[in-house]
Amino acid sequence: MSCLFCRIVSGQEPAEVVLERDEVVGFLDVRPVFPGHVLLVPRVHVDTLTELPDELLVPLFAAARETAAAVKDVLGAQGSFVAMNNTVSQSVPHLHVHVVPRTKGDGLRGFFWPRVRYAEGQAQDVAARLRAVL
Ligand code: DGP
Repeated sequence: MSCLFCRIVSGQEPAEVVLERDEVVGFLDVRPVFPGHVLLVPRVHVDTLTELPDELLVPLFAAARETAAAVKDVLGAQGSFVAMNNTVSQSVPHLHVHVVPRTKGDGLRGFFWPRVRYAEGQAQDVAARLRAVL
């Protein structure tokens, strides 16, 4: 089994597992942004969000909701950052949702999202293209 996160799910690779559901496993990220940073993965191998089967949408997002609540309730975080990388910047090609505990003043503000402005007419063009398929 070559996938690292498949090996964690099957117990072949050690990890600090914090959540186990029928379809989803959650474990601590080995290099956390902050302590308590959890990765949630579907038990079945799925590369990225676009391949996630319908029946896993609710289990995965429910696990994200539960974990986001837990880092507040148990670790004293004020909130959380929930995100995933898909292909670009994705270092492990098994879909994983990051749940990062957040607290005001933790230093993460604006950490990787420098913002740009739309050129004249660009927002309307981009919105129209997305609207056509969505
Ligand atoms: P990303 O860059 O979005 O693909 O996140 C992958 C994360 O996986 C990264 O934050 C570090 C974490 N990670 C990599 N290898 C391991 C490992 O062997 N065990 C655990 N628990 N986490 C890992």
